[in-house]
Amino acid sequence: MNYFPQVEKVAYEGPETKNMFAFRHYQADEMVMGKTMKEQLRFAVAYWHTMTQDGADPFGKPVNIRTWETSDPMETAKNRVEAFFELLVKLDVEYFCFHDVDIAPTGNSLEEFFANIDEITDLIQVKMKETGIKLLWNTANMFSDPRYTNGAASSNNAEVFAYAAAQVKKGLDISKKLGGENYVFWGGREGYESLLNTDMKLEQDNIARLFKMAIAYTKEIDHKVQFLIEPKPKEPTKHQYDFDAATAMAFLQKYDLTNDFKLNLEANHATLAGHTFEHELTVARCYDALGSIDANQGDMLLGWDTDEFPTNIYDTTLAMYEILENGGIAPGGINFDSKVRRSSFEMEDLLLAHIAGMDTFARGLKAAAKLKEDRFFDDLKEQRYASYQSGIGAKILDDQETLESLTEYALAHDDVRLESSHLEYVKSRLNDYLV
Ligand code: XUL
Ligand code: CO
Repeated sequence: MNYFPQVEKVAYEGPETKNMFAFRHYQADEMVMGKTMKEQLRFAVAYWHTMTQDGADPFGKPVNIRTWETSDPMETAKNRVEAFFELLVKLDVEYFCFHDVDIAPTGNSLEEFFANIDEITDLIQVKMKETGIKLLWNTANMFSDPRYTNGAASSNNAEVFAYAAAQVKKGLDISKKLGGENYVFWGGREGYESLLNTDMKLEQDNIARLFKMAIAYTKEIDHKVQFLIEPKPKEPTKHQYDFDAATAMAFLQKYDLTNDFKLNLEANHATLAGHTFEHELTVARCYDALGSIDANQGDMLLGWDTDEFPTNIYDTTLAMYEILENGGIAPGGINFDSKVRRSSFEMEDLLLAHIAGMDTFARGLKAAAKLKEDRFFDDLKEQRYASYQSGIGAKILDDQETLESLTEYALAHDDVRLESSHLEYVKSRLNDYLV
């Protein structure tokens, strides 16, 4: 079956093309800062938004036309594998990500769910071998089922903790089976609705306990995988424990998990936390913990996680700049945790939306590379912090100074003069790069 007959393969045709099913900016083998665009960007498609989302919202029924749907859940799951790999090949995307529940029906028992996962991952494995497409990360959905109403590892109910542990074990088994490069924990309901009945310390200790069990298990099965925490401040829970990058880092440090975990940062989660995406990436980079990104964008006029495909070049430029500063994103990647709008309900919209996201990131990458080559931010910052290059500043950085010695210095130099940052000029110059 040909699920996407609109195109044989999405090709680069340049910015002037009128072909909707062509890249206008993403050229896989174009060299940017010593690597091909494909190597720099490491795109991944998310199984959940692309294969299982039906377009329903709290006010409306499903609208998405998905030609793989049948009345038999297992048949649908198998069709999805076919369609998914067809899409990845046509887009020339090298990686994918999924939750356990995205790929296989949960059935009537945990045993049946696991058997379904085994059958579907056998199919996925064949497709991976055929196409060379790789698993960026998988994860366990520990938030949708009613048993997770009060969280998973942070649940008040120990049987729920045990069930979550079984899902994580299975997730790591399939990660090994499929050669997953990362494994993600997004704490969907790991948080609280009310502090009145919450033992925050026990809940956080238990999340760390589950993480330590996961680390121990990967050692046991000899699977080298990068663990990632994906912060989000709220939604579905009122307050989530992995609020943002800084909070997640404090958690990792407290429980001595920084050697095994990095962060998977998502643009729309950053804005929900009241940060820009580049803020979150910078925080992670300062901790040497920038692991991977979930690419999407929110709507500044709405207060929830809209998970739109990224189309804002300003944001992708600043994000790609952080990634270049980081020396790349591998073994992480750029996963489109993005869904088509409800009004984009046709099959071909799945192609068009990913093309839009890939082109937007390609433009961001090119602009970021130019900013780096021109030393735009390097020079700006070097100049702004020049007072630390010599004299008293250099001594402060050398840790030679004390409160007493600096008091002596300040008494003799109390005529401090600052220079303007000319920020409006800087922003206007930055705009020149966004072409
Ligand atoms: C939810 C979200 C998740 C994670 C994986 O906001 O981003 O899909 O990426 O569980
Ligand atoms: Co995400």
